[in-house]
Amino acid sequence: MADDKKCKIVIFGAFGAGKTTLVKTLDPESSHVEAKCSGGTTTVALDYGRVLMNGNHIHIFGTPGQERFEFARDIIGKGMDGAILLIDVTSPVDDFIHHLHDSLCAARIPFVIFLNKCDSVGARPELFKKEFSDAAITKVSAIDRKQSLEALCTFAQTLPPHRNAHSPCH
Ligand SMILES: Nc1nc2c(ncn2[C@@H]2O[C@H](COP(=O)(O)OP(=O)(O)O)[C@@H](O)[C@H]2O)c(=O)[nH]1
Ligand SMILES: [Mg+2]
Repeated sequence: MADDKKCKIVIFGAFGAGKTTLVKTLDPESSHVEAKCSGGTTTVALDYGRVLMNGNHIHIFGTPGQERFEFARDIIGKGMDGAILLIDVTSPVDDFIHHLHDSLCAARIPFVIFLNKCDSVGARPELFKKEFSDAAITKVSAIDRKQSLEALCTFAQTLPPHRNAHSPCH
């Protein structure tokens, strides 16, 4: 695949939102790294997978969900064409989700909210739809391959050509 066909999409979300699951579902051959931090009690997790869409590769990165790994999210997010904010709709809305949402808005990154775990008992997607009523929102279940691929491809098709003229997303 030539360099001019690359598209980078980064998944943000809290610990346990389903980022690793989503990357694995989208690309069964994806890679997952867990690096121990100093002290050995916390791990920084990174997921990477690829999906071929209309002859172009979409490169998907999952970020660490712990609040204190902002620096890692900044590094992984560099040069992204678009972002997915993945939310576990069986958990309450919290400040961290708002922080991730507000950061994407402030950075003017095209993003979509995936409301995840909609298959679960106790899922409350309507709460999040109300909370983020201005954003593009899709209900998914990250364990469902068809749903996840459809949601990714629909979002990727909305992305403008890459900011760098040498690597357009389309
Ligand atoms: N029922 C259900 N469970 C899910 C879904 N997505 C993720 N999970 C589960 O949620 C837990 C956390 O997922 P994980 O991918 O490790 O979250 P991460 O910390 O964001 O990477 C795991 O036990 C997953 O199996 C989903 O769509 N439906
Ligand atoms: Mg993970």
